[in-house]
Amino acid sequence: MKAIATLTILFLVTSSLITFAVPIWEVSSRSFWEPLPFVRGDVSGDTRINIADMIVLLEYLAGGNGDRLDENCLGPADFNDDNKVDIADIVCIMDYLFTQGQPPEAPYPDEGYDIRTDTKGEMVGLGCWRLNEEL
Ligand SMILES: [Ca+2]
Ligand SMILES: [Ca+2]
Repeated sequence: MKAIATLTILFLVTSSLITFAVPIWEVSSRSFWEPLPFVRGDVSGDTRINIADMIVLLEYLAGGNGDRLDENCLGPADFNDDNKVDIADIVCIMDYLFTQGQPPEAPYPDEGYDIRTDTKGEMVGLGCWRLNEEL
């Protein structure tokens, strides 16, 4: 970043004039992260939860499927919504599909967003994000 101008701020304190020169910074990048809607549990992206989602998730966890599961879109894979993608998510999908276990938390069954913040304003939840280079 480079300063593109200077803003002068004047204060009148007890009959004395105090001035500050504050640089105005140029924004060098016009990029931001945009949330995308998704269905929790739909790892394959076909809007359904089935055995294909278990397979994609297994391949990802085995380290052989980096191109089919986007690291910026792990919300669908976090079936049990514990902010981790691990074998427990596969177990939960199996439980849901074959033993009528609990369905995933929202967003499910309809597409939606997982944009939650904690008490400090930090993002929680894995969600689904896309880097947008334009404003
Ligand atoms: Ca699917
Ligand atoms: Ca999880």
